[in-house]
Amino acid sequence: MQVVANKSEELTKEEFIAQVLNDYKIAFQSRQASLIGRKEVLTGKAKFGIFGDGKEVAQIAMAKVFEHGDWRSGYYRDQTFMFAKGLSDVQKFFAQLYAHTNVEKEPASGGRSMNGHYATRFLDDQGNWLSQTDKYNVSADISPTAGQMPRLLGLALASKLYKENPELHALTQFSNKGNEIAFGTIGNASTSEGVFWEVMNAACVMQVPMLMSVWDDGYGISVPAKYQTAKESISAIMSGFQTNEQGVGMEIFTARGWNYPELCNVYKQAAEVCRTKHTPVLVHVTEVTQPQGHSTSGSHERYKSKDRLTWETEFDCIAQMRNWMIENQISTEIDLDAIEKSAIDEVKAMQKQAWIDFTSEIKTDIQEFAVVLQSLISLQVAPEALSSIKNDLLQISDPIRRDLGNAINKSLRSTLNCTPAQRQPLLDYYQKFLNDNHDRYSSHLHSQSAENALNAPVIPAEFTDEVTDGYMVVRACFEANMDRDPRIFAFGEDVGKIGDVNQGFSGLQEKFGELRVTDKGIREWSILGEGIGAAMRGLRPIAEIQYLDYLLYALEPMSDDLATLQYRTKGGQKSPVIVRTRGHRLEGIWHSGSPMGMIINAVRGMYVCVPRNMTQAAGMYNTLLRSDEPALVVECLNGYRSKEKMPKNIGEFTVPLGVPEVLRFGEDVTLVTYGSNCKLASEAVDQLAEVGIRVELIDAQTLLPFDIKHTIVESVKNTNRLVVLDEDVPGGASAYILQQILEIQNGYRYLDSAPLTLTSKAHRPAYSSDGDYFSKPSVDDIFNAIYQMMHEVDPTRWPALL
Ligand SMILES: Cc1ncc(C[n+]2csc(CCOP(=O)(O)OP(=O)(O)O)c2C)c(N)n1
Ligand SMILES: [Mg+2]
Repeated sequence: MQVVANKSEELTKEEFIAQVLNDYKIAFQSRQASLIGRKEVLTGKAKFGIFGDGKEVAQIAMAKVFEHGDWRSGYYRDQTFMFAKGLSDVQKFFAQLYAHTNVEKEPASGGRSMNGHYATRFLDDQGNWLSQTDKYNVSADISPTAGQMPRLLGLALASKLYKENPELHALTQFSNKGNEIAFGTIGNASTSEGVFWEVMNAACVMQVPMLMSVWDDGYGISVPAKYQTAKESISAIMSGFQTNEQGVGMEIFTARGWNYPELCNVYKQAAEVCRTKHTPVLVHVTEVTQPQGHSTSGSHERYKSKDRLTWETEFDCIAQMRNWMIENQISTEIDLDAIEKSAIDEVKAMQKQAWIDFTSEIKTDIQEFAVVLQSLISLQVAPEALSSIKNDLLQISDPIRRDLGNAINKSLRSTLNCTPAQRQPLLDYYQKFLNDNHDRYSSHLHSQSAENALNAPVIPAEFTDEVTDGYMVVRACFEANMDRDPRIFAFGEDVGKIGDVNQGFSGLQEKFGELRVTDKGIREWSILGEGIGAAMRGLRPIAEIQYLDYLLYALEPMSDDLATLQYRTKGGQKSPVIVRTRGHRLEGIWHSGSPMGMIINAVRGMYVCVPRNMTQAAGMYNTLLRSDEPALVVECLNGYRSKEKMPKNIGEFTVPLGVPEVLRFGEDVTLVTYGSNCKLASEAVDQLAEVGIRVELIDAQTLLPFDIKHTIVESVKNTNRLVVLDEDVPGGASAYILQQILEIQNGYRYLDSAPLTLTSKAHRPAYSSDGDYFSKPSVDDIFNAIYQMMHEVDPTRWPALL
């Protein structure tokens, strides 16, 4: 080993030694945090623990080349990196382990994510962007293995856009002309996930500055490399990605996880090529250990051989770094013992402080409630019962909020026979308890900033007499917005050269260039990820998924990552991506699906817009592009050639979210639908009018949010009958719509007939027009169902049809 293999030219020998010792101290402290963390779980003070032991030294080396403005998208092993960059500390680490809900104490997630899920806060308390170029940026971790990959691609793509598009150079709070690296970290076994390969290929295709580290400890929980990776080496099998003579591909490095100078050298080279050339890089860190096994859920002695365990002890990176320092006279046993002792003392003190902070907040609340109980006891309000509740509560040694909740509820039940005035303090306290804990556990499903999409101004469309094809309407909308805002860019399969398969961007690549209207490979998962990462960096991506049927491939990042982002960081991060797709009726099993129930149930935290035509779609895009929230817009696949009037203010008018539109007024039945079905419903309503049945037809317009002002129930109050028409399977989105109207809006009170859902069949729709007719609700089906409803109301006026 070479003593000064990583010594930078500017450092004196003393400075170099000081730096190495500091690195050692951080690594050692991190190890202690892992050891104590495991004990905290096993003694019941925390629920679950997963730690970065064995990966410390590699992360110290990675941290050395991580600069201001850079980004990380990684996974649960990276505590040492976080400590090394000052992005977290041992106290915060324990605050997360205990699930401390205070964001000052636990800034990554406000106690919402289990330990090891890191994040920095890049929004202020009002949800506005903070500057990113003067910070180290960590996008919020998620648990699904390789789930960090799609977003990582977008973080790296943003650097390319900031570098190559001069119109973005003014956005200096987000980028210094694209000089930023997006660092990824992943475990060896998680590279078995398909999305890892999808993203690595895409990074090479696009040539983006992505520096991917694989921490290879030979296992994925209990499953060894021979079941995970061909040839048991990710760098070996990725050698085909190696940069060629034309400079296309990626650079591949390996370094051993216990070898400090080797790691420092490799990261220096890796970062240099990545930053200066925007070449993606893989650093395969081999020979990594896992001293405490995978997590607190079990012990690794069950599945590792004796030889492996012996090797892991010998090649423990902390032990190896210590030996190296002594062998190379950087330090002595005595000095290192002293460093270690003080590190242990510091870690213990910080752990204790974190526990005190965590428990004292809860104990304060409990004391507060005890005072409420005591005052009631003094007034002789259920004194025996309340005394016993109070004593039981105060006796719990490490209480949690659930204990307080139980006590409040018991008190309410014990005072049922008391007067309302006597019970009022309990009810008031219960309300405060619910409010406080709503903020702790349920805030920030959506943006709480001034740019929340529901705050967007409502600007009506002003129509010209110009009638045009539907696709021209959305196209004009995109053009106007792209003219207005250089941060907007659109991408997806066939979006670039031909301007998407339905021409919504036709000619716009010629006008705005390849960086802003871009073709992508066939890879929905990572297309979505490009949107997520780029939007985190202040850009306004429109990520296109060619057809709704193929959104399933992109649903994982939407559901796990995008939809949870504000929530899982308690408002610390946002990613306002617009996901554009088209669907509903066309032809065949994979070209006419409408699995809206599946989608809306997977993406709470996003908005889901289902415009009936291209004008409504344009208005929704205008709303979304002026907000800071992620949304999915499902255009009607069969609407691009329909004739529509071109609004004069095509880039300005807005369609508010959560506001249904009454398309026909009527007094007999309320018919609620959305998207392509609006057209069929209108036809059916015309035919029903011929037999004297007056239907009120309502387009819901957006499913998330759904009718925020509860207008639909007003129609039901008038008609007393409700039909929901939906292209999804039985019990799909229609069940949600019924729940909203009957339960949330109390619509059940006004019904004189049983509510009805008219849906597609449970199977996928068969091919061709007859397949559609027999698989999806047709005009005839709508007519018959509503006629039958009215026949039951007045068989004389509407005699039996069938
Ligand atoms: C999609 C998904 N499948 C399974 C799991 C459960 N799981 C959590 S960690 C893990 C093993 C990961 O191994 P590796 O990538 O090598 O990382 P390591 O924990 O060894 O650092 C598994 C299977 C998960 N979190 N996500
Ligand atoms: Mg592993």
